[in-house]
This record gives sequence, C-alpha cells and structure tokens, in this order.
Amino acid sequence: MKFFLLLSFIGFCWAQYDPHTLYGRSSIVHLFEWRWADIAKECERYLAPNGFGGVQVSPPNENLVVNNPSRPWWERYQPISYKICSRSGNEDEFKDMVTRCNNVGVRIYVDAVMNHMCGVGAEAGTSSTCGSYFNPGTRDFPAVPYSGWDFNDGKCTTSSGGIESYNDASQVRDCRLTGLLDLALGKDYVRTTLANYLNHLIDIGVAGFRLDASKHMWPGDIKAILDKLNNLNTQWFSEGSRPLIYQEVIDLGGEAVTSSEYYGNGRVTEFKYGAKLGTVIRKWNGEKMAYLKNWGEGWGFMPSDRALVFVDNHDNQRGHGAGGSSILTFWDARLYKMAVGFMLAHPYGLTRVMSSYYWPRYFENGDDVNNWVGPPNDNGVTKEVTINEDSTCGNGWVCEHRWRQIRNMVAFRNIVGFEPFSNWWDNGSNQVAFGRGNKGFIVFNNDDWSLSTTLQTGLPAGTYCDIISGDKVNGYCTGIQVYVSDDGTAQFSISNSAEDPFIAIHVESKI
Ligand code: QV4
Ligand code: CA
Repeated sequence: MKFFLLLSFIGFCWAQYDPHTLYGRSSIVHLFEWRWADIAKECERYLAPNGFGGVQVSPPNENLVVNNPSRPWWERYQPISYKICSRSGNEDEFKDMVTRCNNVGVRIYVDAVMNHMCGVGAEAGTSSTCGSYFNPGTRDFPAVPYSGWDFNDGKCTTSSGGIESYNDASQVRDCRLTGLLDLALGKDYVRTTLANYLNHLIDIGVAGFRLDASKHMWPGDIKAILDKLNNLNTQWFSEGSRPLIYQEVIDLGGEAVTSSEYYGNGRVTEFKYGAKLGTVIRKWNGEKMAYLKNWGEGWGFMPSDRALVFVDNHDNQRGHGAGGSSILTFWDARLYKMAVGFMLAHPYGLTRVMSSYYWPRYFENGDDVNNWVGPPNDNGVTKEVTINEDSTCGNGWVCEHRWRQIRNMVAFRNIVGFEPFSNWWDNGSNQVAFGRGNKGFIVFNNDDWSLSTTLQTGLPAGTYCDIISGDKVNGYCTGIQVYVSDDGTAQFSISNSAEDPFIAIHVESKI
C-alpha cells in the first residue's frame, strides 16, 4: 500500500509539470495562427509519424477584430469572450482537432489569455470574431459576462492606470499591460469564470495551458484558478492527470517579479535560454560555444524540471517581448538550425519548437515596421496550410518543424530519452561535441575554419547516418556516414562552409 501511496505522491508532485505526451515523444511545436482544421490534418499526416509530443495553439477564444492595422496577429491577445470562436475556427472544428490529435497521441496545449480583456482604447461595438458586443469604456463584456466590478481599476495605484514601473510588483500585476483592461483575478467570480473556460477546454480533451502574461497575475490568484481545474479527460489521459501548466514570465533579471515566484503553479518560460543561445551562436560579446559545457542551471537558468525552453517565440521572433536582436529565427536559417539542434540534443528543459508564417519584414531605424502583420489570409480569412511535393509548406507558412534538420532532431531527443549529458569535447572556441549516454552524439563547427578530429561518441560500433545532412532510408544514408569503431571513437570532418556545419547520429540512424 505504501508503495502505491508513494507513486501517487510522486505523480502528484509531477502533476502540473508533466506534458502528458505519449512515451517516447518529448517536444511541443507552436503552430502559430494555424487553423484548427489544418492542425488536425498535421497531427495525423506529420506530427504523430515524426514523434512530436504536442501542439501549442493560438488563443481559441473570441477576440477583438482590429482593422487598423489590418488584422494584426496580436488581436488574438485581446479577449472579448470565452466563446471558442476565432480566425482559427469554431468550437466544432476545435473539438474535431483535439479529438483527432489525441487519437494519434499528439497533445493540444491552449494559449490561455486570463490576465486581461481588450485594450482600454478599443471602440465599443461588435467588432469581434464572434460578433459579441463589448464596451471597454464601461468595462461591459456581456458575452462573458464581465462588468466594471471585474476589473482592477480600483486596485491599480498608478495615475495612468497602466504599468509605469517594472520595479513595483503590485503595479505589474494590478495595472494595465499596454492598455489592456486588467481583470480582477482576486475576485472569486472572475476566478470561477476563468476556471469554467479552462475546464470547458479540459473536458474537450486538451492536455494543458500556456498562461499568457503570467508576470501580470499574482501567483496566488493563478493558484486559486488552477485549484478549480478538473483532471484531464480520461478518454485519453489516466485517472487523476492534472493539466500541464507553463506560465509566460519574461524574467531576464533585474525586475521586481521573478520566475521563481511561479514554480509552485507549474513550469515557467525560460527566456534567458533563447537570448543567451542566440548570443553564443552569433558569437557576440565574446561568447563561444565552448562555454556551453555547463549549459542549463550552470548559466543561471531555472531548474530544468520547471523550465519550458525555446530558441524563439511568436513575440521575440518579431521584436515583441524579450530577447532583443540576439534572438535567432527562421530568417537566420543556418544559425537557427544549429541553435534548435543544440536545444533538442541537450537534456535541459521541456522543449518547444516554433512554427511561423512569413511576413514582409521591413526595417526603418532598426524597427520592423511590419511586425504586426497577421497570418497569411484572403481578406482576413486565414489561409489553409498547403503541403508541397517536397513536404515543405506553401501559402506563406514557414513550417520550420518540417525542415529535415529540425524534424530529425525532434526524433533525436525522443530516442536519447533520459540518457545523461556525456562525452563533452570542445576546441576552446566554437567547435564542440557531446553525447547522450550510449544513444546519441552531436558535433558542431561554428568556427571560421574546418573541424577534423576523432571523438569518443559513447555509441556502439557501426555505421551511422548523419541525420542533419540526410536521412536513413531503406537501410541507406542519403547524407554523410559516420563510422564508430569498437572503442566508440569516430572521425569527424566538418567544413566551416558546410550548408549545415553540424552532424548528429543516434542508435536508430545506425545501418
Ligand atoms: C496601445 C498603446 C497603449 C494604450 C492602448 C490603449 O500602446 O499605451 O494604452 O493602445 O488601448 C497591442 C498594441 C499596443 C496597444 C495594445 C492595446 O501593440 O500598441 O496599446 O494592443 O490596444 C501582444 C503584443 C502587444 C499587443 C497585445 C494586445 O505583443 O503589442 O498590444 O498583444 O493585442 C511584456 C509582458 C508579456 C507579453 C510581452 C509582449 O510581460 O507577457 O510584453 N507577452 C504576452 C504575449 C504577447 C501579448 C501579450 C502578452 C498581451 O506573448 O503576444 O502582447 O496578451 O513583456
Ligand atoms: Ca493583471
């Protein structure tokens, strides 16, 4: 009996940190702005067969329709109600997506906007994705319903009503973030209303939530809401499963609010990760890959089992949020693949891969004046994700998750599982290598000269396909082959001008 009590206790401890992915699947992909119908298809045709653990979807609730500028991506972060009704689709389409993805073992994590409603300056009316009436001026959102009682106007102490200093934890939580009407999460009615929204999604079958703007919500208020949440739907999850929670808290240090305040509620986004990795891979500020030997907690990041990590996200890939110019994105493809490859090979954190759409980037005085542009669309209707013959995406979707190097590194992470970080080597500069026990090994050359050396891989002897330059197809390598000797060593040569100056092998790429 004691043993089972212990197990349930462990289960309880892991509960809100556990993504509930199928065994052997370990990464989340953020299909930013995708339609539910396209995500359902992607789960079946691509994500399940390639071992993706789950999908982060854009906010599914009714949002403000912004016409100036024309339908920006960020309108989805201005809730009008909690009706499942947005440019990604309606409730039936959402339910179909969750069911079809769960049925092939791909989880759905919802981007939940709980901190606020729309901007205080929005014009009253029915310019919303489901036509619901709202009046920001009178704090009237009848489709929820919310009224003046349900906002923090009386609690905020700044004269503007907005956040004026990030050194004051109270105003960061109780005042308006960029003018967004701040909900009174201290009130039980608001907590219950939000919990009802999340429970509706849980009952449909979602596996967890990204909590938007968590820095702007008191940790205790978040906990009060989470304590009202149902267990996950037993049609797909074991009895007593708790939703995965990962809280968006941008903490690069130096502010009153810190990530650690939120550890008790669930995982937290580690923004230092992408900012630092971008600086290292770009070789800025004297950073070099040799310094990655103690990557993770050694770099001052939060504990690995509390961290949600990513190279870029929907904000900082376009200059919103945090990370600045060091952030690597699909626009920097060659370096980006190295950064994503490093993230997926390294044991630290729960990994999230970004999947974007192209937009007409146009810099004026260092700012991308088009960073507001929304998803590919026909007169505001989001375009379908089309798949080309070569398995890339059309219609303006980038589909980084379908790039061979990234797809294969998602599989690498699955295959090495919980194997330890091992066999680190570096040349004191930007040539590094490391293994994951006896299951996988990866080598990078980010120097301006070629790499040619023999390394201890930790792998069994044999011939391995490099899964960066190609695939293993019908027992053959379409790219580079690596020969591991009986003593586990192998010779690696990587030109600094290679298309992708890194090589990765694992026990399932052995021929
Ligand atoms: C404007 C003025 C305000 C004015 C207001 C009046 O700037 O001074 O009071 O009008 O209504 C959009 C516009 C912004 C506008 C605001 C409200 O860009 O100019 O204010 O709407 O009308 C996204 C975008 C924001 C966008 C917001 C809502 O990034 O630009 O604001 O959606 O549409 C901090 C937070 C962190 C946050 C990050 C961006 O700590 O939590 O900033 N990240 C999350 C999401 C992000 C989203 C929000 C939070 C808000 O990842 O995408 O912001 O939900 O670091
Ligand atoms: Ca708040």
